[in-house]
Amino acid sequence: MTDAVVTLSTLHVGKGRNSLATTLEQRSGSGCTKSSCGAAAGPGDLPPEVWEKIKDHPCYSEEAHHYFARMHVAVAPACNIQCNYCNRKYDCANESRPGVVSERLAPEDAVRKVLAVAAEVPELSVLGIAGPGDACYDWRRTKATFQEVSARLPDLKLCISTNGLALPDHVEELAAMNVDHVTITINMIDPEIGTKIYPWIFFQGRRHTGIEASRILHERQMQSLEMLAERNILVKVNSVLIPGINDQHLVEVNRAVKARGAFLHNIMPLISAPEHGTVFGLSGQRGPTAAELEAVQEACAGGANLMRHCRQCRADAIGLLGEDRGQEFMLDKLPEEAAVDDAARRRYRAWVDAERSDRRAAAEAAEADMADSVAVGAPRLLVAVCTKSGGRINQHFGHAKEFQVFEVDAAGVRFVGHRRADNYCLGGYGDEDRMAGVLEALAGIDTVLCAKIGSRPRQTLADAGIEAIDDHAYEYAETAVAAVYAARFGTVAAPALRA
Ligand code: CLF
Ligand code: SF4
Repeated sequence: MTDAVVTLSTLHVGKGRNSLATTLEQRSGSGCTKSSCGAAAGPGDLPPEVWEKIKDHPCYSEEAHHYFARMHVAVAPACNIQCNYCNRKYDCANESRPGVVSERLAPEDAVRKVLAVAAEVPELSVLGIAGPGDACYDWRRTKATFQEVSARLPDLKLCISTNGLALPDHVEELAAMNVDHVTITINMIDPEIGTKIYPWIFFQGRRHTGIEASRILHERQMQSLEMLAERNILVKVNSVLIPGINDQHLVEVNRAVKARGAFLHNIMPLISAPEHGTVFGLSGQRGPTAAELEAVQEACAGGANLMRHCRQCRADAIGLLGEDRGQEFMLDKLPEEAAVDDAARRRYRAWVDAERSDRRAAAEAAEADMADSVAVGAPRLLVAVCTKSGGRINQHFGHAKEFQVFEVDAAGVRFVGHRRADNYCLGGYGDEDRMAGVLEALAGIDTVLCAKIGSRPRQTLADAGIEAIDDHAYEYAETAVAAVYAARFGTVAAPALRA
């Protein structure tokens, strides 16, 4: 189940190797970590120049998402294609949650908003443009926003998400603006399959339909990937998993994008409902179940590295992944000119550096102890963790709106994803209807780790075969998972785990 982190061929460009691939080849002895998500657990897993690009990016590094925030500004509403899962009244469903309308901004308002957020949120490390519309088609507005923001806040990383059709025309400018992270949504490499997803595209001054539209889109997406990889710009590929249309096919997509240098592949479930007013929503096309999504991810093992911590954000989302502080920063609440405290931003990053080292050391020690005490062949456990931030067990069970899920066996601890549910506790009392939803979300989970849990929900979980443990409150998640596993399956006492 563990994905390789970045393998040599991950960055092997179709028509030859770029310098990054060469660097990786020279480091062929570099080991992969057990992290299965977001590429690389630490600086030892990647060339330093790649680690430098991803270490503060919450989407490209699973570890970074515990510490760093992103914000999106919806500045580019025009789009040059039609996806059957999209309704233009809402955000771009290629990256964002469908059925949601974001605050659309002029570039100058977007800059004002970014400064206001940076003044209040020291965790902010990335500015993304992710619809509604296409960031490369509505290029003038995207470029104006990025140029002004990078002049005012040079420590902020710039990130875009695009369908890729207009992308080859802007790769040079993206490189010149130091945009290191580009997401392309690629749902197919077979234009026949594309005809079921894209009714039309607008390209070189006219509308194209049918297989011709999908063929052009496919060729432009592959060209984009190769151009970006040649310039060492990290590419994440998003694919929307549409059961019955591209579910089996996404394994081929995974292999094809890996061969062209994609850094990460994010397979997202189609979210489809009649009220969204999309072609798929109205025709009854369903999204995948959690098990179907996991099965496709499993089938992609050994290919491009998978992202598993995506939260399908709003196109105006602000905050850590999984939280959205957008309402605090609506345009009408913002000052004309916010003063950003650069020293506070630097202090926060220094704290994160120290915290990360501490966390890694604790996880390594716990795993070493586990390896000493647990027999090979001990069964696999799935453990759900309640965490607010920092990768620590620091949330009460009743407050959890999502659970981070870890898989653990004798080979180690691996993050495998998250599961959402409505929080059980509503201001002092538990809601049994919500508990039913929580149990559904926890299907297949053996153990829940939380900062605190009441006797009643603990018993309900026990009745469902799930053990709730609050003895590891405020510990790092991986450390606690390893300790729980060793306590259950260890044959030899492990001193550090007992301490
Ligand atoms: Fe935004 Fe996307 Fe950049 Fe991240 S989101 S433009 S890469 S900064 Fe991240 Fe949100 Fe998933 Fe996107 S969790 S929807 S992958
Ligand atoms: Fe909608 Fe985005 Fe597709 Fe354009 S690229 S049609 S905005 S989902």
